[in-house]
Amino acid sequence: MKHIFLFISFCILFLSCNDEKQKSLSSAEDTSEIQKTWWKEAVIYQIYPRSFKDTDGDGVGDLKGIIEKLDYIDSLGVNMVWLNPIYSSPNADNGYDISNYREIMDEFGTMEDFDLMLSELHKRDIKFVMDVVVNHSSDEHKWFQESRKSRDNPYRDYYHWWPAEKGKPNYRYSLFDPKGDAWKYDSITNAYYLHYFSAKQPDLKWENPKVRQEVYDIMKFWAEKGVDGFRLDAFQFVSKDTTFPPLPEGYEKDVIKYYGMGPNLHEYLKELNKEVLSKYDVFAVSEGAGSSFADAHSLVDADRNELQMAYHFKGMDVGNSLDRYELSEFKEVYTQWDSAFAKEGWLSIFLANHDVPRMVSKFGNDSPEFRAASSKMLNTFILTMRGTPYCYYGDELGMTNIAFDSISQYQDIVAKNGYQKTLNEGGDIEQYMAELKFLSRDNGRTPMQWNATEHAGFTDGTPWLPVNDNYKEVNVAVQQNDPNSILNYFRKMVKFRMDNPVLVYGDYELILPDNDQVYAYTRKLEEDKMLILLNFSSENVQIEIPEPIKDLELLTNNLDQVSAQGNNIQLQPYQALIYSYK
Ligand code: TEU
Repeated sequence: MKHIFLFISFCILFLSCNDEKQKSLSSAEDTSEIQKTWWKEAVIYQIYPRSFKDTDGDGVGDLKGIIEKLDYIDSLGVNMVWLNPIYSSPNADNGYDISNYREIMDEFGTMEDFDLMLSELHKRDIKFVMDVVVNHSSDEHKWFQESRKSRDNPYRDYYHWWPAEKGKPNYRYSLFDPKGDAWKYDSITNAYYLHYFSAKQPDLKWENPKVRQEVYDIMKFWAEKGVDGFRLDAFQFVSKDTTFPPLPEGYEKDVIKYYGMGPNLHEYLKELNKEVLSKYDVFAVSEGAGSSFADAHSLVDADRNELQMAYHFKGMDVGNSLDRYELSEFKEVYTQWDSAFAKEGWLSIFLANHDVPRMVSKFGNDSPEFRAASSKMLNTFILTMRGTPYCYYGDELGMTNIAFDSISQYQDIVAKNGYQKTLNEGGDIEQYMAELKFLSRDNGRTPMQWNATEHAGFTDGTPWLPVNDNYKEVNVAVQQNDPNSILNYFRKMVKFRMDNPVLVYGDYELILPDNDQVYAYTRKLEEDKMLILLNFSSENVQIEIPEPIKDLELLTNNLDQVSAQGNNIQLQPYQALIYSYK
């Protein structure tokens, strides 16, 4: 509801539009209390390559498309790019099923395209993160093709096989299987193989040192080409108890507890660090961080010599249901994780990726009235928290969920197999469809909206996944020239973060903890102090900033006006303000 209120002061703030991007606040590590490094200071832009820009009319994005858009990416001010997998793949899971780790997927282009893309990124001082998917390969990878041929094949031990004469192995839940069964019987050798994800994604046997050596060689191959970072897919799952003991009934409700952080994980990570990471100026980020702060610390603390960064799923889990979320829960998760990593370790900050709904549909308000304000507000959050921000393509425009109605519209293996599983189990299919409509991974994978021409300028052909109907209003071309657009706000905020080390390294403190509409926090680095106020609601909210915070000076505003008197501030719906203070 809108209230009438008095504007006590008006302030329109335009941040400096200085084009010169500050790429890095520090070039080398120093040994002061907080260890400063380039990957902590980065702002990462995640691109789902299938959906970014198609140049050959096959309806699928490609590397030439990314090359064509490099100046756009550069104009965002980001200094690192992460691409979802671009290796050869039969695409059962859109590239997360790799059939050759040293080749580029045909649909995406060639190795020459890759080399050009990488050198053009580097020319622009933008670093590059490679997705590494080695918990599993594709069943079409040569290793698996060999492995399944005979029990004495040299590649047999690259995967987890269970001879059928021993009986059916103990139940293992598969996240993607239509029957939920992670063991697939293979008649060629009368044995079952393990697949935590789909049957087309057999799990690699990390317990075999040859497998690990293969992985290190692959990572070195890409490091030699000059990639700057690795995102380790589903990595917490790689180590397994290969006796496959029975697990408690219903364990699949907490799969990370039972599959994550297996017995030899740290040994493998130390080896990977020694063999690969320590030899190059690269960082590695783990997808997933176990179930506790201790697990996450054990992966990323500097003295562990394992990984540099992790992203935990707790933030992603907030709001992952039709019941949506309470701001109190959101604040609690981010505050607890921040405080647990205040002194040691480093995390990522993100509100969306290719596995979850669009940020503004999930955490903001995607109605035409509030889409812009709430997108800007959420981008402010990502860019003012401690941790390395990961910004998902299209969120700089406020792209929204596509919200399909019919199962035939979905492309994602998780949606299709989940539908089949619900039918198989006689589950509530209406409920399942309602959940998909909001939560499906396809929501976050629709083509990038470049302009108002057909298919939003993404392709001349038929896009592999339809473009969102709102592309005529939500696209780069319309936002490019509008100084108040989400896009231009995003650019200003990226620059603002890069210009202000307090937002990278400063201490975080939650204030107004009980306010259920406003998320307010401070960041402090010596004399540098900032107050961030984010109204997560569609209402005007009056707040009073507690002492000793005083002498507020407005630095940024996602709307045109501010109503404030001293420490009393009235926030408009989805308003995001940053102040300096004494
Ligand atoms: O995701 C791992 C992960 O745990 C996901 O299964 C997540 O729970 C799921 O997407 C929710 O629907 C990684 C990738 O991010 C994902 O895209 C891949 O499908 C998956 O690994 C398999 O490689």
